[in-house]
Amino acid sequence: MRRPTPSFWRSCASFGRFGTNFVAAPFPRRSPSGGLAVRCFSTEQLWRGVRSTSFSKNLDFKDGSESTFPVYRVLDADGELEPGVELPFSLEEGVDMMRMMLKSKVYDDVLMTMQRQGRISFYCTNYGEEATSVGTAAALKPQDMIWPQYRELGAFLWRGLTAQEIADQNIGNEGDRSKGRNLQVHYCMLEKNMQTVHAVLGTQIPQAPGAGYAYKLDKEDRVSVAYFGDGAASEGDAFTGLNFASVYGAQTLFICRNNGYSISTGVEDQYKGDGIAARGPALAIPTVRVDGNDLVAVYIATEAARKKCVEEKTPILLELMTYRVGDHTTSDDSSAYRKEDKEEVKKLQGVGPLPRWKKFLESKGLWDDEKSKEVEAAARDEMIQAMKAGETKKKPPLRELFTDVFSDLPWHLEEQAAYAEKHCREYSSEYNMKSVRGLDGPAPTVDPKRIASAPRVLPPAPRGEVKETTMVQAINDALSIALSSDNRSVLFGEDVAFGGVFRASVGLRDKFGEDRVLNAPVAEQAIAAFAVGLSVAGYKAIAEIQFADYIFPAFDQIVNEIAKYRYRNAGGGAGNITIRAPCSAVGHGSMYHSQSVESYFAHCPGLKIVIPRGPKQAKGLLLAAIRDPDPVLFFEPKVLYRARIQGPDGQVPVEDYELPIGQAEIVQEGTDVTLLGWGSQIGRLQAAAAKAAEEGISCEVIDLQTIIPWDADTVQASVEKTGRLIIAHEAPQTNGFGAEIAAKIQERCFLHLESPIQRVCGFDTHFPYAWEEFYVPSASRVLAAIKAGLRCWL
Ligand SMILES: Cc1ncc(C[n+]2csc(CCOP(=O)(O)OP(=O)(O)O)c2C)c(N)n1
Ligand SMILES: [Mg+2]
Repeated sequence: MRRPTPSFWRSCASFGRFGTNFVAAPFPRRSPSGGLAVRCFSTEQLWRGVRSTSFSKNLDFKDGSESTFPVYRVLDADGELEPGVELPFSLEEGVDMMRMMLKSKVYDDVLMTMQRQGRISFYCTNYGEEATSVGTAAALKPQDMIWPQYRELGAFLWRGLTAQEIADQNIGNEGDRSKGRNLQVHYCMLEKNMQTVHAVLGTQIPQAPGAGYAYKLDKEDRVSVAYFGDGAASEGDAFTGLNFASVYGAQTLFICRNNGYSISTGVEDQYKGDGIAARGPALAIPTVRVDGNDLVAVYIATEAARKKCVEEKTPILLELMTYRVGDHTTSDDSSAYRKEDKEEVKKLQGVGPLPRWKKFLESKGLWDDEKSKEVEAAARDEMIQAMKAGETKKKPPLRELFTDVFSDLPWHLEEQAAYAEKHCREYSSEYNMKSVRGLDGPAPTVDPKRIASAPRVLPPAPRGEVKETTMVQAINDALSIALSSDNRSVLFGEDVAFGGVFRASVGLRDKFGEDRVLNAPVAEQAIAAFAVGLSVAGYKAIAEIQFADYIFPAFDQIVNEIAKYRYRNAGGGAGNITIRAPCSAVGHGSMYHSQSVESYFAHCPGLKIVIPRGPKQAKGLLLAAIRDPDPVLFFEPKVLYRARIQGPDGQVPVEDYELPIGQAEIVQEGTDVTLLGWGSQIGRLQAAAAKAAEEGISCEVIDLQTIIPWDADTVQASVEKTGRLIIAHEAPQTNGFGAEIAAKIQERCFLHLESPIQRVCGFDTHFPYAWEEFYVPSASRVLAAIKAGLRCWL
């Protein structure tokens, strides 16, 4: 097979409209002398990304059965090691692993009993899978970052999680590291390089490569390790995670525990191919299938995979074949669906990791039944005592309900925290006050400054030289400054390397190199997830979603992962994440290139949302967003990208500057009515205000700029002055962010209002192609609302 040369691709790229497009046929090209220089390539040279272009006249369908995966095993069911195989660890370490596996089993016994006694509400055992977690964790190094699913108790124990921490977490008391916020068994131990267990299946799989890529950039002897089950492997996140890791050569170890079940669903109903392993080679990931009940094989495979991962800068996939002996959780009864009968389960238990490893150690004279009893009794006692101690502890203070949503409490959470404290004291008989720390004491005093919506820290105002700049240039400038002022920052997204489809990142790859300005495979959920991994590894992640309309595949990663990361970890955030996305109407975009999506995300705690109205705002706000300790969604009205903006908004300071997130700006002062909007709507509000002025009506125009946390005080002060409020946004009216503003402002300004608060919004239809001019809240619709509001008063 002839592989095309790099110089071929370079010349090929020069034909493409965007430089990287697939070229279907060679174009004739003008020679320097003016004549046509025809360059011919054979067809197969143009088929990129396949290993073979040899032709065949046979119509040969392949179904994957051509290749199979033997199961790597070195310790048989009788505990006998294959001849010639050396133990990869000392016998002493082998005994430690036996203790740990036994401890995991006994803790499971005790906690399951506690659940049955009603002392904890839920539990999930690890029976039969002890070697998959203890064996892998033991073969990893302490610096390796583990992204667990939920059945990896052994790995947590190996990394040092104590009985007391386990008890406190399962009870959800004030001793719990995540402040009682997580469901049982969702352990939190960040300082030992263990990510917190989270409930959404598969989301950790594309997150791990973000950290794995960072370790590669930092040339570290470190891997990122994602554990997941055979069920989770069906999630789209699993595919995109494996693919991202492969494309980026991220130092990532994927460990699938294939235990035959996903709750009641057997693997027969989960997939039809050859297990999970078969998926690795399809994505060029070195893969091996291992007997997950063989502690020695698990250890050898993990150690070798780890080494290969770091040395060859490649992800590795391990499929560990095991069996879920217990029920899925304490909410489950597996006898209702289990395919194997009781005798078979017993047999499978017999070849499980504990009996097998015990036999081996017994053969070496290092273990016996007495030893088992002794270890079991000590572990049982330890957990019972820990539970008793945990039950005497209170729940964390009520205020902790509100902390860690953001790095600091924004005004609306201060307001809600104060309300909650006051309410539960007034209605104390309705609540279990004694169980919560601090509720029995005096109510904490409320600092009015913290309830004020203005940003608490203001960056210095920009000074110096300004330059007339378009919004897209201003964004490019901000990205360039962000990348040069922090070399631990990475910019990535679809087509970003070549400059992005809107050219916002043009030239940045040349400036900052291919390691820091990356094209992403087309998978928005993996783009968002990759940002989590980078951020966990201490990088600033600047991601681009090509159009806001295509942010929805990433919705889960954004609202369930990025937004909740700080809260579920009780601080310590993956906050260094900025997601940019071009949004809103563009004149011809129809329903999939025009949406304004801010209110979907405004509903979710933990995300800041910013929308600039012009070049000056775009640069200053984007730099502030990138440096903000919380994740920020930065929506850019794409219709403004190349618009010529008259006046100061188009005069962009050349220096590095930030504009404050959380502050609205009064764009134009007035006395009769307040017009409030954001992004491209501001121009329409100004046009409406100008028309109203011709009729002697004075409008105050406010650009909200930040949707969350929004600046209620500025709006309130304006409405107290004008007595009228019109909110305009392109997004559909129902449940748009205007509804939230209207509710809050009528609460605060009820006695000042001269007319009902009005909304001028997109209609509750999908964004239309043919009727765009009627759909967007035009200046004349705003003008009509202004007049209606004034008539109301007359
Ligand atoms: C996205 C998502 N869908 C559904 C669930 C509900 N759920 C919890 S565990 C589970 C089965 C997972 O099976 P597997 O990945 O094989 O892990 P195992 O329980 O076998 O260890 C399901 C469907 C979930 N937590 N997240
Ligand atoms: Mg499973």
